[in-house]
Amino acid sequence: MADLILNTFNWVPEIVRGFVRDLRVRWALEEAALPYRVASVPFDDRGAAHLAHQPFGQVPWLTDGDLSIFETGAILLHLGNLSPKLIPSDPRGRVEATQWLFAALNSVEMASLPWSLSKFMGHPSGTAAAKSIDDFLKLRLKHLEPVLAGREWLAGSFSAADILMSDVLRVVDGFGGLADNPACRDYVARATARPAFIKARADQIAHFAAADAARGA
Ligand SMILES: N[C@@H](CCC(=O)N[C@@H](CS)C(=O)NCC(=O)O)C(=O)O
Repeated sequence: MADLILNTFNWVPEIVRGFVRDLRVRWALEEAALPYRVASVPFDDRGAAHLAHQPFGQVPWLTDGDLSIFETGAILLHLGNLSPKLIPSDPRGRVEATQWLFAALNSVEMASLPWSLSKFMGHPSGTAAAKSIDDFLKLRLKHLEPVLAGREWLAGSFSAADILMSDVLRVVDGFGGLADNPACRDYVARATARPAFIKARADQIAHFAAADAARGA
């Protein structure tokens, strides 16, 4: 059996707990019932050892024996090779799940991330820059809405694509950005009601909360 180790920060500020991207990997591992353990790296000191695994000084990364993988999309594709619960093994199902996995990151998150960051930072909404960021996201959601209105999951059965897409959309939802997209909202609610998501989120929150005592927080 593979020796899967999920690497994440030892601590993060409370406001981002439940949203750190290691949750995507935890969720996938739980869905696939793959055994794993979690290792911590310092949040405050991202040295050469960290950069050797994640060149941007970010988390998460996953090790599988002597393989080390960064980028949540790449990690979920790797886990998809270990479990058909994440990426179906038939060619059509594999292609469907893979294209939607990339769409979550490269079409939707590309638009949602600047939008969410702007909300998080409290940037004023009346500027031309804010409008173009808003329009970009709205355009993506306009096209995603009828897709999600017509199916329960993106690629037939639940897959890694749904982990990424719903994780991207739940951040938008948290800032009220799905108000005009009921199918997107329902999809987020369906995905985040799954026991694997609930456990992954609770485990992440407990992991970071445990570090508060050590920091004297
Ligand atoms: N594209 C990367 C993004 C990773 C990422 O943004 N990680 C955040 C935590 S959710 C992080 O490490 N932030 C700290 C930083 O950027 O310095 C992935 O999907 O793995």
